[in-house]
Amino acid sequence: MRYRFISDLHLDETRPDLCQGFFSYLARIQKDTDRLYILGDLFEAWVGDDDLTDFNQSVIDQLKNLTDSGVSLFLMHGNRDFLLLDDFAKATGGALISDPFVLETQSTKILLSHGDSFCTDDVEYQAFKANIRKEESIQFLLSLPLSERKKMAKQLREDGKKATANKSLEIMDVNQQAIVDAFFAHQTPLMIHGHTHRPNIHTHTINTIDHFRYVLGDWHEVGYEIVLESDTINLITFRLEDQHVTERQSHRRQ
Ligand SMILES: [Mn+2]
Repeated sequence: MRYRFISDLHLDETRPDLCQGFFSYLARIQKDTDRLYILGDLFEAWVGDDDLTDFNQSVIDQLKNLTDSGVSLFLMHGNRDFLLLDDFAKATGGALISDPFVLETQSTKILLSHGDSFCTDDVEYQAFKANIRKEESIQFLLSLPLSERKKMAKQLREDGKKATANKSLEIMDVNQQAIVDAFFAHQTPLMIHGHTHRPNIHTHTINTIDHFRYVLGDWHEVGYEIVLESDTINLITFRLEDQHVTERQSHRRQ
């Protein structure tokens, strides 16, 4: 069994190199992957499944190729693509999963999350999220014309950049207590998330027991993936251009 996890690709039609790197990745993993989990922010922005630009359709087509070849695809929302819904999932042959999601394998349980819910020090963001992710807000957004949604998404990204520039690095990272609480609530020894763009493997000792948190990175010239197979988990960095692996952090599960 080989499961792969990626997040924070931030695909956008203004970045064809990034998109090409993703398509090369999908082609590369097709033969030796049982499941691909995309843990949010696949797109820089997603304003609704009705936004079928050529670019969006090309991403859908490539994901459909992957699932047609026998790889199971699981999609989690990020903070930028929470309007990605059933039509998109169906078109790709994938399935939406909730955040958080507990993945049970034969030998362990792993908590999967996009990661933004752990950034509790960013009070302003959490308040915004609580509001915009309500069912009625989502229904309202989807009722707006596509052009209106695109305008809003652009504005939100600009506001987000300004807000981010004024926040300290600590505020933008996960809160340690939020991580401990999540491990405790879901009773898993392992966790995988993205969002913070700080790829790493962290150990959290809780009641003398080591818990491990694997953090994915955002894709730019390099991509990041976490690969779970039998009793090892690898955090792998690879160049998008030629898919060459440049770094591999290996970890044997307890
Ligand atoms: Mn994110």
